[in-house]
Amino acid sequence: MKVVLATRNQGKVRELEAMLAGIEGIKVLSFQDFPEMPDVAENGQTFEENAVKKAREVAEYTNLVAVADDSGLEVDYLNGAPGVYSARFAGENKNDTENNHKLLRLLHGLPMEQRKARFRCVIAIATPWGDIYTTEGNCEGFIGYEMAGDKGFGYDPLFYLPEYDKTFAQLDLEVKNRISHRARALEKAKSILLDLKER
Ligand code: ITT
Repeated sequence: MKVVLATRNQGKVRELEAMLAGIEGIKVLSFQDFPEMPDVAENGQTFEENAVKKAREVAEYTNLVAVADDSGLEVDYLNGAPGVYSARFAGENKNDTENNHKLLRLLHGLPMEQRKARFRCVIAIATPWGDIYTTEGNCEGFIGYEMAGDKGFGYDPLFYLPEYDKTFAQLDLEVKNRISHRARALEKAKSILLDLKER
């Protein structure tokens, strides 16, 4: 069964491909295999709404099972922001570094106990015949005082895990892919894909 990843974020593609590698009978394709694919407008109020929209539109366009990931960072002190706006926190066309700097500015001077945050990920699987499934995964941590590490993407240099004394950007991808919000959501999504493969 061919499965297409409905994301333009290369960081997500790298992680999802690594986590789906080696599943017998599942071949993973990405947007690179469909250069003409139109962009999906993300205007939902929740991760779930956005993930479902991306998966649906890509399944319709490709006529394949599509796997979409909508994810983001929720910071308690900011009442859950940036949330669904994580990718464009510092504004449209701003990059990951600018998003991280904005977050550091907003939390400036706060002690660690007020820097609690979590990554959330909703995976949506859409079939060309119109079925839709969603799974969810979270990962709890803290926003560090400065950026550290050069692995990963997005807010990884600021996402600090006390149990490792490292940020996500300092952990090997193999470790992040065992414990992350995305890993947890995808673990549940895998069994749905295995079921679909048998149909
Ligand atoms: P697609 O919609 O094409 O998948 P996107 O980057 O726009 O790409 P989202 O709307 O889901 O995707 O935004 C997710 C943002 O949340 C992402 O750009 C990062 O800034 C952040 N994010 C999500 N997962 C992350 C992770 O594992 N590590 C670091 N940052 C992450």
